[in-house]
Amino acid sequence: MLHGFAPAFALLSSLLIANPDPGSSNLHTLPAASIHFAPASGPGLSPGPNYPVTLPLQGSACKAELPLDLASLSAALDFSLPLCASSQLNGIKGQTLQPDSSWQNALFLVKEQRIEAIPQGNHRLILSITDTCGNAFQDTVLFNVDDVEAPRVFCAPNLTATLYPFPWPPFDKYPIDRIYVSRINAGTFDNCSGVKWVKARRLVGPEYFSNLLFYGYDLDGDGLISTNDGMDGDFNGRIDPEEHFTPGPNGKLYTPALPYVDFFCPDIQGDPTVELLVMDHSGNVSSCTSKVTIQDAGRIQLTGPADLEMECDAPGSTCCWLPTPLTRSFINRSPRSLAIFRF
Ligand SMILES: [Ca+2]
Ligand SMILES: [Ca+2]
Ligand SMILES: [Ca+2]
Repeated sequence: MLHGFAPAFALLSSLLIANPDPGSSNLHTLPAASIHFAPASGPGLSPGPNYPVTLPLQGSACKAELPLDLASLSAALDFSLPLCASSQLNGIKGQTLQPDSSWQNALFLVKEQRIEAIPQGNHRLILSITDTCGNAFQDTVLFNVDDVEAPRVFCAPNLTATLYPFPWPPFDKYPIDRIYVSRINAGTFDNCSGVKWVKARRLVGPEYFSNLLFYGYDLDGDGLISTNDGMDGDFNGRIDPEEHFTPGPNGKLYTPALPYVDFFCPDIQGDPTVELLVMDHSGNVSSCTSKVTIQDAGRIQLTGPADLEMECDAPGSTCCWLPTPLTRSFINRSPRSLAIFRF
């Protein structure tokens, strides 16, 4: 049953989407092979190189719209009309792909020569067309409505981390501070599909690897930190793609994107930056960065006891430890100054 133009326009200002929003199917391409209708008669439509197209959901409207006149519709949905000119659109019917992969009729709002309020998801229009040569046919055009706009992210301008050694061995040799995304995120939102996750990562070089090994980032257990490693930071029982180490600039690695980011002894001499990553439910990702100041409260400046014996956890580490009874102190072995952090 086709809904002709006259009845369609009679539905002005009526929202007649007959089926639930199929956005949860989160498909980015249409399964064209399984749903294309053969023309009922006549020449049929010629899909263009970008067919089927994706209509963007931009801004905050979260609904797409299409022009209803045939020439504009063919341009918007990238199909060609038959060679015999002056084709006329006699009827149109909308269908929406449901999460169970079935197509159900959907009536969209028609207003001022436009089809409005088309929700996110996969849709098709079944068109009944007559051209001036007398050809009458019915054909189907497919399109996808998707959120293509990345979330807006805002990072806290200033962050501080204080390295705390746990007061019992062996943790006392691996001071750490963990900054959760709730501290980094200074207001993040998405236009349409909503924020799927907010995570954070940072760059690390080999000087961090002993700390990362100690805190369980060596996923494959080979004693090295590489892109094979990661962390199930959201405790969902699997290593998600963003939860692996990934290559960064200058031979460094990005840590897994987790609900938190860790800071270690080498940061005392570094200039650490944390990157907030935000993904929406359509897979769009955006990011921002914050500088992190390593808190030096509690630091005691010493004037170079050259014969001080220290233990260091790894070559190149800036954290070393005084032997007992000062096991809860660790030292910043800086080229310019020697400092003891005591907790
Ligand atoms: Ca979005
Ligand atoms: Ca490894
Ligand atoms: Ca996970």
